[in-house]
Amino acid sequence: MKKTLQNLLLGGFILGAISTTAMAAPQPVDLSSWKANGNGNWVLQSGNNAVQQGINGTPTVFHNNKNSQGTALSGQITVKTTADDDYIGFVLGYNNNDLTNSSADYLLIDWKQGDQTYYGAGQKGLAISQVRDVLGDNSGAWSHDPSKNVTELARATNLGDTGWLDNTTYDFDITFTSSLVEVFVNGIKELSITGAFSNGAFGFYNYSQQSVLYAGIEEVDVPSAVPVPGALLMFAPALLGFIGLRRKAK
Ligand SMILES: [Ca+2]
Ligand SMILES: [Ca+2]
Ligand SMILES: [Ca+2]
Repeated sequence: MKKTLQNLLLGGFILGAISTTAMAAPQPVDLSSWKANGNGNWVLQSGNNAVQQGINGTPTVFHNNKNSQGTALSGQITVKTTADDDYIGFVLGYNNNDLTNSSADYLLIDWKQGDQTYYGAGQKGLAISQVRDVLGDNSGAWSHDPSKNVTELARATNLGDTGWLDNTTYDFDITFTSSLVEVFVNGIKELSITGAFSNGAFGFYNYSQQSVLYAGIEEVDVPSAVPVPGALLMFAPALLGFIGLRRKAK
């Protein structure tokens, strides 16, 4: 067999093996089985693939009630009013009724439109925090107060001090594994943290903000870091040779 042809075949084999592990189609999520916690009014929209929360009140969560590490959730979020300027977002690793659980342990991704002093300084922008206590209408939820066991872990790269806009739809994409959490807004990576995270549900979160629509919700498995089999490693030089030949050809 000629070396060129051999390289080409091996290269194709390796590329094929890699692409099959990386390609899975996101699936629409049926929100009719999700659970509401707190003082919110989560109204399912036609088709059960969107939900709108209507109350300007204390923290509220709408969650899928299942361990969700190893998946990514995506969709669109829109505040469908000009009224108010408070918190919209998500929870990860949440267990049912964690809002009122003093030994909770989950991640809170929240995004405030405007700066506002209420229970301390509520800061506009997108951030991720760890919550390990009851999350009520207090400085824990409002200003990420460590004395209330709400510890801010990071602020977003571009949106860390930028509020969301009224009547504007944002694409979101959240990856949740036991060791990595990443949040993309409009396709741009805004948050990426590593650690040892507690398992639990994906949820939507609102605090003191009404008319928040979550739509087009999809879920996909996150390809785990697949160990490369020894045989494939042996073929790696052939793959490099194949790429080299392609480069030379251009
Ligand atoms: Ca507003
Ligand atoms: Ca406000
Ligand atoms: Ca409010």
